[in-house]
Amino acid sequence: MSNPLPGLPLIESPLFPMLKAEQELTAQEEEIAITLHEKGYAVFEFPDSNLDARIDRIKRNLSPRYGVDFDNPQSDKTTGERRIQDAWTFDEDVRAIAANAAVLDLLSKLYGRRAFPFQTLNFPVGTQQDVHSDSVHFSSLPERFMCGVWLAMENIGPDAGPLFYYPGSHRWPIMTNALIGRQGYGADLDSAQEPYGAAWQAMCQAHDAHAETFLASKGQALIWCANLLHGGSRQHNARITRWSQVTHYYFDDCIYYTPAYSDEVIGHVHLRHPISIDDGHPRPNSYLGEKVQDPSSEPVKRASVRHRFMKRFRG
Ligand SMILES: O=C(O)CCC(=O)C(=O)O
Ligand SMILES: [Fe+2]
Repeated sequence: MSNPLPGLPLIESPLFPMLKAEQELTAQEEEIAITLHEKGYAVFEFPDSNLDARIDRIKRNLSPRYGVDFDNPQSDKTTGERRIQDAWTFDEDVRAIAANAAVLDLLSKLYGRRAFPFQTLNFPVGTQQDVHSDSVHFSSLPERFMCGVWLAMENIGPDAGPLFYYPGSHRWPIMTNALIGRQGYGADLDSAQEPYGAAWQAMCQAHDAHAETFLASKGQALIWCANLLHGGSRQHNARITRWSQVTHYYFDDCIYYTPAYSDEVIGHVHLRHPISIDDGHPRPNSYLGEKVQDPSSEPVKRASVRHRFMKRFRG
């Protein structure tokens, strides 16, 4: 059967039960696919025989950049910079994890389009990030062609601020400005997810949803779907670390954009210009095989840039 809904990732499609039969999935891939479809996340062992050595080198290379004394067991590890974005640009091991060929092949099979990694985040401690879905930060048109892969770079216990998530929340309505009645194009926010916090809390309450935490073993990884609600729980013990890497992935032939700064329904789309970490090349925004022009030359955007500049200029 050819897929009548190619605008949805396979694992997010209501037709998934029929479509999966044609994917020639191994038993392990099938289990991952079913869990993603039903719960919005799935755990797997990261497929890299050099992983331990990579993790050692990453910790050595990145440690000095966080402004924390990692050698002293008594020091507070949470005071410094809690994350480094895009360390793949200077750290080959971060890049190799993000561009792991087996993970790219797996994601491509699960989504029905070729996956590419476009952003890395390296955390030495818990993020304590409020509940959110990544889709307000990075989304795609058609939607849901984005996912995160979170890798535990050590064993992570309950006091280290483990990742948490709400199983099944990927099926709730995708959070957008239209949904919460806010205009976002040209807005200036300290945190792109802040405007949606109350709505997410209300949805959790309405569903009487219970968070699960991921008490991960070193080398375990978790895929989350674009709309899965997740965050970082409180780190109760500030003297311990919680080394982890998140890689965010997009998929070919989509428009890539930031919903928090977009009002899609009136054509104001804050485009992204992702670079694929595996080959270092830009991936053009495209729709049904045709390149899409950047609308940033529109008067509205220019006005908003001028507005932001004037705001900064005025202090
Ligand atoms: O690692 C965490 O605590 C959450 C990270 C996260 O939400 C993200 O990178 O998208
Ligand atoms: Fe996130």
